[in-house]
Amino acid sequence: MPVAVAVLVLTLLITAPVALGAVPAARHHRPVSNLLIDAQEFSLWPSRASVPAGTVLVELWNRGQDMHDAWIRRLGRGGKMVGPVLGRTPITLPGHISHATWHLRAGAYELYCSMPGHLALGMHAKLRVTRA
Ligand SMILES: [Cu+2]
Repeated sequence: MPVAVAVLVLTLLITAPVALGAVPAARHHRPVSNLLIDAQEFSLWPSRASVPAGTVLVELWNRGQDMHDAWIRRLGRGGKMVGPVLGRTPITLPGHISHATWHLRAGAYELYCSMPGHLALGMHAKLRVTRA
């Protein structure tokens, strides 16, 4: 019996620091999420309606025949875009995928294509960023 207790204590001593260290480290990591945006004439379809606040790795897949991009701005109380552009992808040629890294805080956002006339033709979508 004393041997079993000794083994148990030894096991706890060996594993406890690792277990204790893992939890705070995980808490300090800001979430990184992926967002695929499907673009074509004339719509933008994000792969998810919401992402956690933090870093968002964006892929814009242009499945259309025109050039497209994706910009993002906050939505104000009236449902209109307010403030500066907080993220953008490069202008993307038909059939290509472009990448961008955005850093977003919690709130309501609108994604849209900045090519002339495309927003009015329907290339926009809402994105909610939740508290991490
Ligand atoms: Cu467009």
